[in-house]
Amino acid sequence: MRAVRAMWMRGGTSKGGYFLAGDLPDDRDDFLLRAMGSPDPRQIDGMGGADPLTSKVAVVRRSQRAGVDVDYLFLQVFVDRATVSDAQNCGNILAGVGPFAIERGLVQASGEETDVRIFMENTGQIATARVQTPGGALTYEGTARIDGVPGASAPVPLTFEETAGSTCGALLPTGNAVDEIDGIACTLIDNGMPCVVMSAEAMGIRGDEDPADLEADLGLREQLEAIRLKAGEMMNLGDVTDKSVPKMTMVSRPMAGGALSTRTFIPHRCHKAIGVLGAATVGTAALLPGSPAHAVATLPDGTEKALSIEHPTGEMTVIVTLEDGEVSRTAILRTARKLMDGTVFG
Ligand code: NQM
Repeated sequence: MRAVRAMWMRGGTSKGGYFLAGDLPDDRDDFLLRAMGSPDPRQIDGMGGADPLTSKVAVVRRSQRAGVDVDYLFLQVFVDRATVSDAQNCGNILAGVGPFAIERGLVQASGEETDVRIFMENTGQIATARVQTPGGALTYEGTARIDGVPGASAPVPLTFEETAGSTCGALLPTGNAVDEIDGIACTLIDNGMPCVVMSAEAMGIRGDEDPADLEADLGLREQLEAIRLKAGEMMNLGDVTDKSVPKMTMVSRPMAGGALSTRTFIPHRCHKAIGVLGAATVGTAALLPGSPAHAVATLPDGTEKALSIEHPTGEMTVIVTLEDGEVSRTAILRTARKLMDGTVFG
């Protein structure tokens, strides 16, 4: 059994193991599967929480890039398959990377707030995390609240630059705001996360269902998977059978004063909230006239748009900045918390 230094953290509405790259063994994926307890739907023999949102890993190293502090590689450890995938990024786990980099001495806290510039290896883009360091000391305590997490913590605002086409090569990899797959109008889009955005009504749901009820609807899941496999090829992702992208988001009119309401499969379990870059991408889809998301969205005016993306446990506000009609910047408020620092065995 291998013993490896690890920190467990909540990042946004997800949770996972944070490792320094140099601490991981050569047979990294085998170790991570053992450490998480995969494959097993209950992950009983490991640290994973039997949910894709709690079976996540951040691998962090000091960056050699100019103007960048650390490089972050996100790994999804599948729950019920022996698969460790780097095919997607994760903006929730990203929220813990800044504090982790300070904890491990890769970045020095300076002043009341410390900006940590992070190169996201999965997609080759840069994010800036603003970490609270009052008096030069890292803190997780604060008054920021995000839906899907009880209580309050220090805010960790995240700013993303130029995320369009992160994995698919273009914001709209087919060149269209709408494509029809299996008779359903879909927006195939990537503003940081490859997503397929469809109308909830077209998929035969209301859009306010509980995630567990949607997961129990086998007909819906089969229909979503058939669309996803076709969309993957159209989005330059190839065969996505064993990939956790694209995400499948069904949209409906806002129900709580937001921009629009969402239910997202990621891609086989229904998210209890929505991913960070997923929300940025769905919000961007809502700005495309003629798209299923635009048809149901209530949009604010102006070039800096605060879009409240409603999800099963509340909302996530995405601030999208437009320049010449294109998205140039996306910002989202997250929080994070250290849960455990020690040795994990796998
Ligand atoms: O979209 C879940 C999460 C995510 C990803 C998923 C995420 C993002 O909530 O940036 O955060 O969609 O697999 O952690």
